[in-house]
Amino acid sequence: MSYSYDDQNIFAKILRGEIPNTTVLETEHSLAFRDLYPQAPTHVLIIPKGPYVSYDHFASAASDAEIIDYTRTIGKVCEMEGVSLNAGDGYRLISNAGAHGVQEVPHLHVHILGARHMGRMVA
Ligand code: DGP
Repeated sequence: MSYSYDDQNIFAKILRGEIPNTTVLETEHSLAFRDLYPQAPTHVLIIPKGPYVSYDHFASAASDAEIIDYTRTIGKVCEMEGVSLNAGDGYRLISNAGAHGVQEVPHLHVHILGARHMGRMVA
C-alpha cells in the first residue's frame, strides 16, 4: 500500500505561504495555527511540515526527529493555550483520516479542542 499526497491541499498552501494563517507556534518540523472555523474557544491545528496524509502515514514514514518534534509541539501548544492538565482543565485531540474519518484536508493534522467541556465523545 502506498500513500499519495496532494500538494495542492490547503495546508500545503499554508506551509508554502500561499494562504495566510494565524500561527500559534512554529518549530523546525511542525506548524500550529488556529482553525478558521473554531468549534471551541481553543481550536488549534498542528501539522507536520512534511508531506504526510494521515497519522499512520506519518508514523510509518517520518523520521524520529519529525515525530519527536510533532509530539512535543502538540504538548507545548496545550501548555501555551492554558488547557494542559498542568495549567487548565483539559482538552481533546482529534485526527480525522480518510473517508471513514471524514477528513476534509488531506494533510495530517491534529485538532486541539479545549477551554470548554467537550461532552462525551460520540463515534
Ligand atoms: P478535518 O475535517 O479534520 O480535515 O479538518 C479540517 C479543518 O481545517 C476544519 O476544522 C477547518 C479547517 N480549515 C479548512 N480550511 C482552512 C484554512 O484555509 N485555514 C485554516 N486555518 N483552517 C482551515
